[in-house]
Amino acid sequence: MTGRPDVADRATAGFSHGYDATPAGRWAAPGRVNLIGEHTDYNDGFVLPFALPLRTVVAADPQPGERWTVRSEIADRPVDFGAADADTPGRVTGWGGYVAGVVWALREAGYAVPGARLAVASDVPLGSGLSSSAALEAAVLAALADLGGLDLPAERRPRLAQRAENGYVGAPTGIMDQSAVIRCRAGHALFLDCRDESVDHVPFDLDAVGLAILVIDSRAPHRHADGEYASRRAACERAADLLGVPALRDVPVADLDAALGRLPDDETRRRVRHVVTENQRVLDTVALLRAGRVAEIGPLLTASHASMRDDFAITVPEVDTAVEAALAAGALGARMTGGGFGGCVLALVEASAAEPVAAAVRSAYAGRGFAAPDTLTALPASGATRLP
Ligand code: GAF
Repeated sequence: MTGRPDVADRATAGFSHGYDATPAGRWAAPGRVNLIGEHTDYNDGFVLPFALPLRTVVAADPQPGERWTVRSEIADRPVDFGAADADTPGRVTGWGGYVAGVVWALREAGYAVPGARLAVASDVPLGSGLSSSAALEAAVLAALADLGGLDLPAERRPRLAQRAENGYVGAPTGIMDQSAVIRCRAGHALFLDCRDESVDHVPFDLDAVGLAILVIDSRAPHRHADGEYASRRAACERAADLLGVPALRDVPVADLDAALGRLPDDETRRRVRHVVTENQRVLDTVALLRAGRVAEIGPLLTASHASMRDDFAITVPEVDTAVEAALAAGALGARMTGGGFGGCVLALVEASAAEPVAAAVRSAYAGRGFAAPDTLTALPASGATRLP
């Protein structure tokens, strides 16, 4: 990112250049990492993400009629669609599909969506598991809501953005990413109950305690990630059916052994064990953070990784290598974050150890012939907002 103009300036410039006009406003939404609570959201469970300082910015103004034109700094040509395209899930494809999906979800919910011209710029890396798609959805949603004067409180927005992704784009994701990029607060992690969407903003002031979160982009190619995600979700839903509960969230950790005894095969038992123990790890992490015992969450992060690797089977050699190297170099805890099969690893480190830990991961990668990983240290930032 070094040396690039500010992302908000790039969005404005993209708008001015593309439309020969000044935007009516600019709206930003961040990427996110999930501190802990993986594949728990669609099981009605708990998650604890925080927003990154990396943002997607949309500059926009209204245009007459039901027409939406979108330019992006990553595309040579604009995407342009009307109501018929927006009303037909899947018709607009690629990155434009997330924009059309938001228009679709709003219209489906009965909102009068204003036609608009938009220009997108982003510092959230694509395909790294940092929720670049949720950031785009949230920034577009905020822009359209403001331009149209829609009555749309922040608490309602994550479901609409998720609907865009599930119903229009066709990705069966849970509610975590859209909630994180919309509802997070600076200096806090977002403790979200995915069943009722209640939230608690848990103080997570790493600076104050001399700690840092190092985010390591594994740069592993996503190997069949979409199909694997859908199959994990289906396995969890089947298991809940077999156990006679609405969702795996309803299996308390104290009842885990009894529940496992009622499941037919080892693979299903391992999937369930991951979800049930992961929910408990989120609760334990929140309790430690509330007690100000930040450094002590490290072992929970590492246990979460082991559970994703051994029980949920969603890690790949690159992320396992990053976790092992970070821990060997003194990280207090480390885990893959996000849906899996690539993406990012986060490591909790003493602030002074961030660079040595990053160097150790780079060296382990070089030793295994993997492409050099990107790293950044992340302080919890705020969710989607209109820019001044
Ligand atoms: C992806 C999904 F989009 C989220 O909903 C969540 O399930 C996550 O994977 C795994 O925790 O980011």
